[in-house]
Amino acid sequence: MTATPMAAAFRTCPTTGLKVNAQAEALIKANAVAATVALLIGGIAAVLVLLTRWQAVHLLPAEWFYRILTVHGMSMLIFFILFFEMAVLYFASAVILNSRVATPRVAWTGFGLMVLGSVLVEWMMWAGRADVLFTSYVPLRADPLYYLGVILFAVGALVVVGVFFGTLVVAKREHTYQGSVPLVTFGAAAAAIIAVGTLGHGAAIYIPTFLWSLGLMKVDPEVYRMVWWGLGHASQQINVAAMVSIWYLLGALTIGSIVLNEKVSRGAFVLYILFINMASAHHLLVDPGLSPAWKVWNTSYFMYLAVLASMVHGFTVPAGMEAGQRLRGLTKGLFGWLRKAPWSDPGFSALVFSVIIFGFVGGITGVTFGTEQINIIAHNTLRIPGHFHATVVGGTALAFMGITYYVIPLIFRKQIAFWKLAKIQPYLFAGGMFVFSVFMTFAGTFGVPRRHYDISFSQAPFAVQFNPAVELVMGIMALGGLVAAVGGGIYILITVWSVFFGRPLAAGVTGGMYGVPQGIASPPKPIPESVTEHGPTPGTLVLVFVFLAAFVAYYFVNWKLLSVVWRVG
Ligand code: HEM
Ligand SMILES: [Cu+2]
Repeated sequence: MTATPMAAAFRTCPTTGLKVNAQAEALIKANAVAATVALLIGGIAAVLVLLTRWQAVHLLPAEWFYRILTVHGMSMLIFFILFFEMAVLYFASAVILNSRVATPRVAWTGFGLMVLGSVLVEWMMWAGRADVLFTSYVPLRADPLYYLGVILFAVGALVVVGVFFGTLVVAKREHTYQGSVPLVTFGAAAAAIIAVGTLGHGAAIYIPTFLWSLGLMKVDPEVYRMVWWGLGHASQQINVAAMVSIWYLLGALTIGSIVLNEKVSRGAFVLYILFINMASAHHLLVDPGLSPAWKVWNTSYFMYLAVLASMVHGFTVPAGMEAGQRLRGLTKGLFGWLRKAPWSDPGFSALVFSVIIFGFVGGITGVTFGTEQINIIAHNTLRIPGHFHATVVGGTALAFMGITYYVIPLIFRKQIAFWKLAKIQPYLFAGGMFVFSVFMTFAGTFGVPRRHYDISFSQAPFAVQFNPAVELVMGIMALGGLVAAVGGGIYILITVWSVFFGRPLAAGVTGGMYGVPQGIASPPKPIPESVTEHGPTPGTLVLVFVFLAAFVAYYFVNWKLLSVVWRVG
């Protein structure tokens, strides 16, 4: 008997009916495990940094504060997020399209490069040879091996993106799916296209900086900032595109939400691809070397086209959920569809909180701070990390957590361990992160700087007095952060335990299973074929107006605050 080579081996998923390729499955597992390790390291660093910023505890000495802050930024935003996204790419190509992986050996090489690069970077950071923070602004200098590690990691990621496109081609040629690719795959493809441009910027900045660290060339700090943010900002749009794809996927898996209009949703993904790079300029708004006209064009007119895309998804995702629920008979009142939703399914609660925190906290603050004039009162204050913890943690990381509750049974074929804890995990993480990001932003509004070891300025030759409210505000921020950290810790415990020690799922058994989300145990009822139209979505419309009102209010308050700082006449 000859064994089927792994590359050609498939199993049929008893829940979804998809043909799952063995290599795709193994690659998803490896990337998911690497992501979880990075999350653990980044999470420990988060608590240490948090307990230092909380002046009442002020845990770490100065040197270790900046070291651990570097570890936190890199482990979370680069390693955790990107390893997870590589898993998403394999899922959205090979698994969803029933295909094999284009070139498994190349795919593993990419994974190997990413692991090698991240180990090198972690080593340099912990050894104190790269205290340069996440942005590594020149002329801060790290050990050349640090930059080399980043480059290896990025090359590995680029290889995986190449394998993703290759797999799309293979799937098309081998006719493994019918019609056009599903929206989730389309969104992942948008993320992958943005990734190519982003990683190009990465090469354009990290290779010269590597050479600079060896003393072989000069790098201008302003040029560094400009090119680096072509990487730093655009990579956030990879995260957003991946997150939005997961929103659509989770909506469909948990409650059978529908796509209201394929063209509109796909068009919004295309807007991301076209306009996101210009938005990088919002990181340079206080830089003296660039003209106001350049800043206003890039951060206003062009950035808003990418923002428009997020607003489109912010409407179509909940509206698709509402329409799907209404078609299944949940038509009572404005919000009956939402009240009767499976709130104890962690995939569902994570989805809803991710949409809310990303939109209401991350989106509104982001557009406001990205305004040329207002930026001057937000720049380098705690408002900035307040904003991006809402987008990339409350939004993206939470969505990733939500989809994990489906990946564990569907890909790893295990029950979810500590199921009762799993049900409340998104509540803890989202609740904590909401409080943390809102109060962090609030502290920044009082002028508290970001990336600052000691805001009491104890040995400084000058005295700085913050509003006495700051102490309380940062105390609440710290409590929120700790609750989120507990939620994150529970997530790690659940995933590691389920994957390595969890009970295997009995093949083919559905209905009333314990330890799997409701979307798998009792999947949403299919909509009868005879139904081709959906009704209006009034509940979502109300939510949209609440959102717009909050947006207008926050924007207005910030112009008001600016006018107080900067009196005219
Ligand atoms: C419980 C979860 C988390 C907590 C409590 C937390 C807390 C913090 C704190 C206190 C800071 C320092 C802010 C400053 O002093 O300027 C920070 C910075 C940062 N965090 Fe988090 N964080 C968490 C999760 C995450 C995640 C999941 C990501 C990314 C996916 C992330 C990305 C970042 C980045 C990029 C920075 C900026 C680093 C820098 O300024 O160089 N955080 N975080
Ligand atoms: Cu940005």
